[in-house]
Amino acid sequence: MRRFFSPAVWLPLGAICCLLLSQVAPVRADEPSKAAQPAGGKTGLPNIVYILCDDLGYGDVRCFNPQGKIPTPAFDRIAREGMLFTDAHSGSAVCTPTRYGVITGRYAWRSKLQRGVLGGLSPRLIEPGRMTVASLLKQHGYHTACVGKWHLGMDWVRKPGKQVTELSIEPRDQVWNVDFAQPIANGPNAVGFDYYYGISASLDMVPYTFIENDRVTVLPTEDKAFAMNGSNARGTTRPGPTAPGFDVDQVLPRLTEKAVAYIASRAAHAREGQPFFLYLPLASPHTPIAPTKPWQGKSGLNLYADFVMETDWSIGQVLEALEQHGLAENTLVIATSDNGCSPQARMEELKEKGHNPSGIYRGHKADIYEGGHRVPFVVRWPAKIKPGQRCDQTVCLTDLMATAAQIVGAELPDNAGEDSVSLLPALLGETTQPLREATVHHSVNGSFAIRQGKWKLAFCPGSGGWSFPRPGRDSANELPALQLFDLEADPGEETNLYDKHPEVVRKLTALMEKYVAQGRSTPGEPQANAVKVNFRQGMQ
Ligand SMILES: [Ca+2]
Repeated sequence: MRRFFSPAVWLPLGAICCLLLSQVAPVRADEPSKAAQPAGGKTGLPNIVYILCDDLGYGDVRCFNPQGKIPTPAFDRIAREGMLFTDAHSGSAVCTPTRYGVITGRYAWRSKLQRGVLGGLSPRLIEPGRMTVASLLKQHGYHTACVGKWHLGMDWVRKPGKQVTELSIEPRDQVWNVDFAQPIANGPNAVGFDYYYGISASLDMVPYTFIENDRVTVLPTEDKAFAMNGSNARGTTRPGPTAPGFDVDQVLPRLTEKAVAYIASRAAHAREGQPFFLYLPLASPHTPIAPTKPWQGKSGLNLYADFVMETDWSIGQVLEALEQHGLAENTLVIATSDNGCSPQARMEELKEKGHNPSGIYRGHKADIYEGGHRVPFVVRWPAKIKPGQRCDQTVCLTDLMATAAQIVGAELPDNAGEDSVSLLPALLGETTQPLREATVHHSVNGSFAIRQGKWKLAFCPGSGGWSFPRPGRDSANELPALQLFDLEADPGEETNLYDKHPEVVRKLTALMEKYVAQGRSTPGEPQANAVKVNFRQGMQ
């Protein structure tokens, strides 16, 4: 099997250095590739643009919810010109763990993070030496960039004797514990990205400043907070370090501008044969819900819906830039969301106006129910994917790693992409067989579910998140500790069948046990999880 090593491992091994260097050399123009025939640049390898919206619901996107009331022309265009996946899932129902899975191809519950999310000052979560989609593509000659919300931790220099919490959002008394003038170590540049521009974490977390590579662009010297949803009366973001002049409604336009500029700067190289990978995790329509002036009121629904429209506009700008530079044909574009819609969108208000951000699904962001993690997912690659297709396969956002590996013709080593399955056969219309054996879901409080075919078994009595019945509240502990749903007959997850199909419960529980014990859910050598994983913890 073809293997890759981090520099930390192979540098001391001088004797086999030459062999290994041959593994990390860029793909040559004449090197055959498993999947991609020349269609654009000299290598034939496609550019890859991965757009990850933040808290955008399945039902917020018109091509996924024809009853939806928010126009999303860019999403709809990608679906029309490519493929729409009806059954795609984020690896988690919240931000950080989903991002970990996108970048590493491994479920985040195998990492140290067992529940919740990181803060803006948290240290790096991705383990040193672990292969990422960016480092893999870089090894195959790609130029790589991350523009947007990182939220996977980076190592800020702490002031002497000061601490920041590692695996949760920093409390108010820690927000000035960092020396913002010092370079940041182990951010996106340390895990394979040649270029990074963006914000550290969610836009309602400190620090409120842009970061370029390993430095803040403007020192956050002020102490501020921003309105969460149009006015301070509806709450504010976490107060803390803010760059003079920074405002939250600038972030989406700025990220859009940087993404478009990056595409422009790489266009000639891409046409000459060096493809690029642009990972574009937008910070919207997550709180603070802050559309710019021209977008306010556009939807006729509420401010969140306006923000969804502006987010979709941003995607449209990226599509336009690809077209303008003659790159659209051989660029694989994926647009999706990191979890379901948040109640911060004022979902009841939207429902009264006929718009359900979760579509027909139960719950929302943070939940083990479908509303937590079933996400819009559209893919366009004109050189390879026929237009106007729909795929009903269950897929996961962890699948980018194996998909990218197959595109460049690489075989993943055993210690990478442990939960990643290539979507390429489905994209190319070469299979209708299930790609994934099963898919694991994870909620904000660390509850698990496993999905295979029409069956979904949740190892918790309630939502595992923020909708009814909430863990430890709403009499959830009086409910059965397991929930089994038949998503074909009951997509709204209304009828718990756990006592009607004990054989299904047994089979899915055994599969879950195997996935935990083996440290992977794909074929390969067993791997270790970072900590002991208890998939039944939500049942207690
Ligand atoms: Ca999110």
